[in-house]
Amino acid sequence: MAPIKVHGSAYSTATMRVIATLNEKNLDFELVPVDMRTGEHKKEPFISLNPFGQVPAFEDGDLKLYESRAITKYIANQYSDQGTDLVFRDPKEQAIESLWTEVEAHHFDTAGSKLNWELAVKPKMFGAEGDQAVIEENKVKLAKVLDVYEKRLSESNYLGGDRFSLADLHHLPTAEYLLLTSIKELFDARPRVTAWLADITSRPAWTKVIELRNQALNPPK
Ligand SMILES: N[C@@H](CCC(=O)N[C@@H](CS)C(=O)NCC(=O)O)C(=O)O
Repeated sequence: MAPIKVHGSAYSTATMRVIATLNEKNLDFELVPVDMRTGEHKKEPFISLNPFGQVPAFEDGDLKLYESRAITKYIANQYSDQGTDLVFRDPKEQAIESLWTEVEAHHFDTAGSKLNWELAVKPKMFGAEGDQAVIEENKVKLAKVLDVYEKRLSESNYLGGDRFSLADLHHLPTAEYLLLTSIKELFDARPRVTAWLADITSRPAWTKVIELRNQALNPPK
């Protein structure tokens, strides 16, 4: 069988989300590097895999997908009988998990990605200063999201339910980058969020994602 292919970059958050899911499922895959610095994601052949010109794109046999969260859901369902079970099947439990994957995509990640861009990507990759107004606005937004998480985590071990699921996993890439910035204070101020993050970032499947990311950022000379 043709191997699963992930077209992307090991340091891109959306690519990391997909790789974390493959690792949780103990699946082999080929990472086909897409060099975003030279704009490969905006040209053929990549643009035929994702017309929006964003990484990652994904192939499993004849199935071609883009949008990281659609890809993780496919992997979790298609390979349900191996590795970590990442989805709930009872309709009510599934609905709760789905609520939290939506919260991640529309509340956590919207604020988190802007903060990551202003506080990490701009200074580290482009040597530019972050925009203070954007930072302040999104800090307030993220703090509100984390207050909701603190309450949720007092009622449930994980966001999606009583066990780790995609609802938690989807947070990993953006949270991992934010923990290296001043935003860590927002997490540290909330004990349940802090414990949840310590738990999910220490998963072996995630540690492997970070190793791959570090190799991509610091290739051996
Ligand atoms: N909603 C998309 C977002 C993908 C995305 O934003 N990818 C970023 C890298 S993490 C990218 O390709 N950025 C370049 C661009 O948008 O031009 C997904 O989850 O796959």
